[in-house]
Amino acid sequence: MVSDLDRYLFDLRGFVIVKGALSAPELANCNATIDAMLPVGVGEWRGHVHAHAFSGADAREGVNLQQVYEAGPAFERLIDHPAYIEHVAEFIGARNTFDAHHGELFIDENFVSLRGPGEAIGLHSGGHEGCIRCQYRYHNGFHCGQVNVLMALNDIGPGDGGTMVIPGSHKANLQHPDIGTFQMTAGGASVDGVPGAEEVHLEAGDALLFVDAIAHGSARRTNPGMRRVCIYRYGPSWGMLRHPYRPSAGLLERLSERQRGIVWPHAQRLAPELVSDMAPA
Ligand SMILES: O=C(O)CCC(=O)C(=O)O
Repeated sequence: MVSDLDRYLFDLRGFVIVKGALSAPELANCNATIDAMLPVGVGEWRGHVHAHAFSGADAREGVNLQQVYEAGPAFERLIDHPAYIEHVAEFIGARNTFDAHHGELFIDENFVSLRGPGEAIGLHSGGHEGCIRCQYRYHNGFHCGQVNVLMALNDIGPGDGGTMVIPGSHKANLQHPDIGTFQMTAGGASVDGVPGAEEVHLEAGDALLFVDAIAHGSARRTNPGMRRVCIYRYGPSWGMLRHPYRPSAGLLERLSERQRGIVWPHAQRLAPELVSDMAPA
């Protein structure tokens, strides 16, 4: 399912596009599931799905429905959708290695992003950072730290606030010289006008697969209406604990804040009614 051309382009550019990854019924189910959760304000919960914004309540990059794989079968299907999961597994590269003992992949973030007029996200990441979690690496096959699958849930053309990438920047040794200035634009950051950046246009159902080390962000949406995408971020299974053990609630209570952060880095963010019954066993 992963062609030699996909491998070549992913290595060269840091991204590939899988056309028509989601079928029309799958798209309709995803959009109906989202419709049933709207309207929603930043900070509100819909079941186990949390409305979140990277910039806080002013949400200049749009609102995210975090943990959307909790929203029902339409989004559960996207966890290992056959249109792209083999690409992801190969690009993460855990298969047939020491890392595959308890599965080869881990989803560290999954959300729907809803972006309206005036909203965008600034240029971030790039090979110069060297961050292991996001890194691009090829050695005896691909070993990327994070591969993102961004699925278009509606058409994304000019003015729709499409994702922008700097092809090849996952291997960059230097930071883009404009990254600071373009981050600081008045209406919030966007990638519009950044030299070397290309806007990716997608039809509803297409999936953009990119290594997070590529310098990326989005154009500002100028059209009316909302851009709807769903983003699942995959990493190697060691992004979670190696074995199916979990620290006990007692241990976590006894530890210092710093110790707890090392043993169990993610404090849980749960709907208030779930907080009492979700301490780690
Ligand atoms: O919203 C977009 O188009 C870009 C998404 C993004 O920046 C990311 O996934 O890190």
